[in-house]
Amino acid sequence: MDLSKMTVLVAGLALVAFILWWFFGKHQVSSGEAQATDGRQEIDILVDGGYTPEHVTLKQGVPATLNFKRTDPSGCLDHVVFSDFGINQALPQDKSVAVSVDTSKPGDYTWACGMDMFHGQLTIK
Ligand SMILES: [Cu+2]
Repeated sequence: MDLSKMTVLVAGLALVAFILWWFFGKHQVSSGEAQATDGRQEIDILVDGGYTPEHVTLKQGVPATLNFKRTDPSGCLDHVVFSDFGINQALPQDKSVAVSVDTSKPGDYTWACGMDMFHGQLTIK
């Protein structure tokens, strides 16, 4: 077998391995629980190529603040939208922006960037 065939074979195997990993591998989702103090709860969410944490758990009935901080310069992430709560908040770069969320109803909610490309999940329980 000559070198060029070998290269094609190795590249092909690498591609197959990547596809298997992509579809069947465990994609770790970062999650965080808001810290409750004095009848309030809040959590910091970093916006940089997505959201960290991407899954946030809040306690039902405790007023909640999500502090979004966008360090990503791309305009894609410059708004955060909670369609269930009627929130469409601008996120200026490198500033922490507090978003208050109604925690009266338990359930799973999602948030997204302004173009609905990046997503995060909120669990209220
Ligand atoms: Cu976007």
